[in-house]
Amino acid sequence: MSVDRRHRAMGTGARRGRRTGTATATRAGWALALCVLARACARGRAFKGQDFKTCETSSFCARLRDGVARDDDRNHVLGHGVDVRAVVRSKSARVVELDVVNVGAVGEEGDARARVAVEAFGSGAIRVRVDDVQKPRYVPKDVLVREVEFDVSARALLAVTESAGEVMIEARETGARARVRLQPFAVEVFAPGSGSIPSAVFNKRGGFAMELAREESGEWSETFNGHTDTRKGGPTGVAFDVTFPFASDVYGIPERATSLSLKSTRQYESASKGWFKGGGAASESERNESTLGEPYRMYNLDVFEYLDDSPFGLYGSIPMMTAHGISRSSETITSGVYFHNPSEMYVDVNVDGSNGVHTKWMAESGAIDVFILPGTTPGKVLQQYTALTGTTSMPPLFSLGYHQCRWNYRDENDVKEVDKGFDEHDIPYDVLWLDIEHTDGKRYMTWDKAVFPTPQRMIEDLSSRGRKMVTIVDPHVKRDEAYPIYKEAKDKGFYVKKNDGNTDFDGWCWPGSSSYLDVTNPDVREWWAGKFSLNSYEGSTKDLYIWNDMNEPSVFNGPEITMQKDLIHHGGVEHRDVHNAFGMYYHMATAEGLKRRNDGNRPFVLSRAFFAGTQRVGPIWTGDNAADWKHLAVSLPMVLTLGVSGLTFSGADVGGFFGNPDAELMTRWYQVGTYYPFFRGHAHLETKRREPWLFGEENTAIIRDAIRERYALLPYIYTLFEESHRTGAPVMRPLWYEFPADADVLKTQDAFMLGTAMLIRPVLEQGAKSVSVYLPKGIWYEKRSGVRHVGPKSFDVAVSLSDVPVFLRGGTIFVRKDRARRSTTAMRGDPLTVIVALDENGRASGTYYADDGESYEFASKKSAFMRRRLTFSNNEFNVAGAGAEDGNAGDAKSFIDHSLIERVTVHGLSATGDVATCAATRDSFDVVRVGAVANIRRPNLPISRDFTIAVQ
Ligand code: NBV
Repeated sequence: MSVDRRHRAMGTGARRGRRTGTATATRAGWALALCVLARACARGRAFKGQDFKTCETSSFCARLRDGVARDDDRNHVLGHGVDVRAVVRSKSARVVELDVVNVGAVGEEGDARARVAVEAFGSGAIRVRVDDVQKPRYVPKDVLVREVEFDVSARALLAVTESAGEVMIEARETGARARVRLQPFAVEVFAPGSGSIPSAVFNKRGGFAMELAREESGEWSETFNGHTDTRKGGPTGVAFDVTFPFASDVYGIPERATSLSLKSTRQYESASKGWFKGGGAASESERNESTLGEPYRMYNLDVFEYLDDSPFGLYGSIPMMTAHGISRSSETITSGVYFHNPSEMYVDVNVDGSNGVHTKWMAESGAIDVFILPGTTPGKVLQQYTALTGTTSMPPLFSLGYHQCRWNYRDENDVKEVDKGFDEHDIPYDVLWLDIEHTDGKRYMTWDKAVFPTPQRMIEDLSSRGRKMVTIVDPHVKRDEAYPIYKEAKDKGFYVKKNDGNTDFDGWCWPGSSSYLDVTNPDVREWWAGKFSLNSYEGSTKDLYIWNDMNEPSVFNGPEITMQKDLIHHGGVEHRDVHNAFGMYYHMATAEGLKRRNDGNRPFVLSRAFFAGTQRVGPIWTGDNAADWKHLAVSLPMVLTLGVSGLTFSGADVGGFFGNPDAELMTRWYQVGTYYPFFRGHAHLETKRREPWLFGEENTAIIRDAIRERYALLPYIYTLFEESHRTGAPVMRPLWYEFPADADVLKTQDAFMLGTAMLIRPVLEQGAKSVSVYLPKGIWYEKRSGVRHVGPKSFDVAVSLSDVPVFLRGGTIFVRKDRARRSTTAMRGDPLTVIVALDENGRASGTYYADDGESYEFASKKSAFMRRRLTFSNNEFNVAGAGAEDGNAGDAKSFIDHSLIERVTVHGLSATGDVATCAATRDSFDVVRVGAVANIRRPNLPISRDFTIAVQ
């Protein structure tokens, strides 16, 4: 890992520290910095694979991936090359329990065994839990939603029938079924109403393995790059396989910079190798020959200068995968799996032709706690997954605007100038961000008073123009007795401990020697949340929001730039057991702090690390990308993958973090950023300034248009976020999500859908004069010209620098706000434009959702939000809704959006008249045609009102 840039930046901070007299590096600290710097300089700048483990150098992965357990391990290892059989222990209306033992073991006490529990959930998910009987494994808390974690009634009632060799379980509410085969042990999961082929099979290929607790002590330590992990508990690896018999493609398991449809990591292996033992009749030619070799890794790491196409795991992990296929009879089947375990893990993928897709999951520790999501549509899989881990929380409306960030805006004057620059160039934005240099020697929640002497005034100044500020707060706490946060947490014993369980862990990060809050402890999270109160965080206001960086956690002098796995957390839990959830706990505590500070209103906290469930907490971004075209292109599969993994609120640094984008790349990146759910420009400390107006007049105008387009789309984007909050559906969607039956889109990653209504095919190549577009079945309209297309269809579209090919999908309606304003606040109450794209029958429908954009009232009061149904048929446009389920109901209406509809733009209208009338008001309006597009001008009726407008 090259840390040269980091340490140069550290130098900057320390220099400033000396100037202000606040930062004093310890001698040991400087020695370490110099030695890391020397290492880095010797190796140059780039991704440094040798700093990170591979499956081969992670002993658990090397053992579990291929190996067959040694004979003398048989008393401690279940499966792992040997078939396991299950024995039913008990059956109840909520759970079926079984024991698993190795085939050949007599099944007596003393034989290696594990306990299995099979349960079903109201959403349709089937859970298979396998735990060590002698020493129950760590299962993370607060990751699953509370009902799933604690409430027995969240489990579906089961009908259980046992016959020779199997137990059939049916969830009464959902009809989802699981067949537990006893020998060899396997679980087949069937979607409700599906036939005899399961959606997914657990342990079809005999990949099951569980390394059980040992009584005798042993020498288990393992060393990597000079770091020794004591591994006192001995090997505790777990593995299993899941086959998706129908699937041709699998998606998910972020985060990595790679293709949307995951490539095979391995070829089919023979039984002798032990992987996916037995089974599989595909001919050689059906097998996917191109494999990556290395399994996909999930281990949250700070990966410096990550590559643009690599299976290597980055800052966050979501062990959730979706499988999709189209059967011979053109039926589509989507199913999924979520492995509820935050320890380091690897996943092998084998795309095996007509046998479906086989996957093998290998984790270093924890239980096998697997939720199989039988689907059968992409939307249902996400519904089932988010019923377990939560849906996207409603973001504050301002956070969907444009964010301007840089490492670093230097001082208060710089902030003022940048803010002014947006107004001078008529570019809207909502939030200005400050990176680590704004602090007093990287003591978070303090200010470098030499450059930010009046932070409160500075934030209030932004607020006066409806804008907000974000400051960075990282999880490393400077070990400085004079820093109250450090001292207080130390006195309370709130830090992560060394492997002796007593001494505070001391790791190296931006401030030098640092301690790390043990955020796995709810008391620590509670205390940390309190630190965001206005009294505590000096210079803050209610318009100051937070950015959590480095929360993988990043530890410069740790193994793989993170914490030692044998450090000790709350309850004596080893870091290895919780690693991938650590960042989320920190994010949670911060978000809770902001929510409290703002009287229960919606928080906004950006995080770099994430885990399953982060969608409930706040957005993430894809970390330190680079200013090159490949990073622009890979940002699409990255963000799309996050979306189908339940975490839709994400985006990549616009412009690329490292390096200097030229004007063309910068412009193209803004055109893509328009559609990222989270839209922020950001840049490394050593890059040239790149505020949107610094790329020449022509490019400034195009960038302005791209950002304005984002603001115009906000009513639609907000409506999509609310849908995501209710159902789990992503805002930005892969084409296969919307067109699951179209075999031609299963791997598409250069085009995507915004909701159901818009297909965007951005320009991702330097100097492009045209792009190739594929439109799935249906009617489409080119946004730019209104030209109608009938899909399926492939063609080239000519593009100039100002063009982004966007197509409106026939059959859909959405709402825009087309007045150019300076921020989201300034758009409140602005008139609306309704965009109607008619299908082949002249019909279309859509939704408009609005609420106050900041509180949670919508969740408890039907009068606090408004959902309107917009339809078009028989040349009539209708606005309705307002039933109880559509909000805006009840006597005391706490929220009504009276915005006027100032235009209805209709694509594909068959009526030819130039007048439209509203029977209710007896008004008539001009219908003006621009080419093929008809505009009903100035109906000026409020969207809150039910009405119909007929075109003559
Ligand atoms: O805080 C400095 C940067 C930040 O700008 C970036 O966005 C983060 O991903 N941070 C990483 C630390 C150092 C990066 C080399």
